[in-house]
Amino acid sequence: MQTIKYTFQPHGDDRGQLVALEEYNDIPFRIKRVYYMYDTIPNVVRGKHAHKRLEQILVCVSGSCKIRLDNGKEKKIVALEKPYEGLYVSHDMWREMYDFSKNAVLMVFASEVYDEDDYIRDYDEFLSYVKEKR
Ligand code: T46
Repeated sequence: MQTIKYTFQPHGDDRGQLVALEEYNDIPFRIKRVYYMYDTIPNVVRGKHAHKRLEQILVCVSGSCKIRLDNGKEKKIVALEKPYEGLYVSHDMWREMYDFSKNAVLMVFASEVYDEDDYIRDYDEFLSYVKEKR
């Protein structure tokens, strides 16, 4: 399974670093929503769902975490450890976020507004859904 990790351009100078993200440029879709998670409890696993339409870019802007991706056939683990790296997560992809460091802030750029109907939260349902689409 191929994963797409973006390396964004940091604009560094003697004051520090700055990363700018523009829709259709750095982010490959129109950004309709941004959300982020922080103060994640140690050993917790977030996500555990897939989306039918939503595309996202995940950026661990502080600290680190791991993302487990599963397309129903193959699984892959990606570490997010740099504030200038973004992981593209497509629809039809089961995702789990875990191993959050103490100071982790995971920011997500999303192609759609929040819609609970877009979620598949049952793993067996996800497997049937992707199997049917193949
Ligand atoms: C995803 C991964 C990476 C909202 O009200 N609006 C929102 O935009 C979002 C994302 C969540 N919520 C509410 C719904 C729940 O009551 O916030 C609560 C926590 O959401 P959830 O349990 O879905 O969070 P995660 O961390 O398991 O998953 C989130 C996204 O929901 C999901 O789309 O791909 O991050």
